[in-house]
Amino acid sequence: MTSTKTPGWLDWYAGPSTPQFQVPTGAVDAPCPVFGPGDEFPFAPERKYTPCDASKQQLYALRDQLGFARNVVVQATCHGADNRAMVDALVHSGGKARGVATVKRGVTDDELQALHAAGVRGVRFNFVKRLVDFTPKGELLEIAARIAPLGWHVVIYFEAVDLPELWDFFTALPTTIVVDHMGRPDVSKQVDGPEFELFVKFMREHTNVWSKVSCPERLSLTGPKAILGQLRGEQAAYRDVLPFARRIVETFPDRVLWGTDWPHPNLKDHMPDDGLLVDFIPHIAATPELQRKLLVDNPMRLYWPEEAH
Ligand code: 0GY
Repeated sequence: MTSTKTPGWLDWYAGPSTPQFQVPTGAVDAPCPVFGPGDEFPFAPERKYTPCDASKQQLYALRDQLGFARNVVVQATCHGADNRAMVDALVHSGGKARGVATVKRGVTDDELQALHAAGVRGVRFNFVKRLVDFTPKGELLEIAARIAPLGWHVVIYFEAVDLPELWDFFTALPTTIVVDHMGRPDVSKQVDGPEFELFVKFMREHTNVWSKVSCPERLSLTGPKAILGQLRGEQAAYRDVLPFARRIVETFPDRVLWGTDWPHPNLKDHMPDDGLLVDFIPHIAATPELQRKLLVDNPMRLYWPEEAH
């Protein structure tokens, strides 16, 4: 790799354990980015961090080990609007991956068509200030209007405290919207407190809004304490995230997605074992029906609608 990793960067966990929870047949890991490899697909000059490499081969090996059938590969901010690494992963997936791109206002119709042909089905708008510079909302609305006729959706990433300010913009989007990581709730607050109630209201009042119930490792304050012993025992790790994820899964079972988020950018304290993250799933989706919706039916409807039942 040509670039030096951001100081303190934690590499993804090599040799993850094999989960005890068996995901249903046809399960989709949505989302996960690829990073580089930097020698082949250089990172964007405007990036806010430099990751370790995380290649398509490594992603697909993880898919097979964890028992998933497909992936959704999402464009990470370290690649800016240069989608080549993500597209390369899609076209070498044998049809088992679809993607989410980042595009700029000047993107041409031909470029959008080429992305579609490669398997892209959405664009990502990022509002997390430590990750991206500000893009005027007018530009984002223009992009949303351009991708809507393709049947694509918009993935949004923001912090819970910013939802009130972003509400009008989000509710003006003309497509399906997929929220990253439940809008990053502060899980030290109450699950029925005003902050998370606003997010639930967002989903309840706007039936085009979906949520990924991903990234307990990113949201948790209690962390993976004694992860090996606890996650497979009575008490799950990341227990402070559980009520939030469970509430969203049970209230909106047809509009939730789950993903490992491998290779887990920007984690400072611990790097999760992806096998143990899979064992978190039955704690947030307790029944086989909820698990099937979360892992198969919903992602298939969004990313492979031509095959969905
Ligand atoms: C995530 C989270 C992060 C990073 C990105 O595209 C990205 O760089 O999404 C983060 O640092 O919180 O969803 O992987």
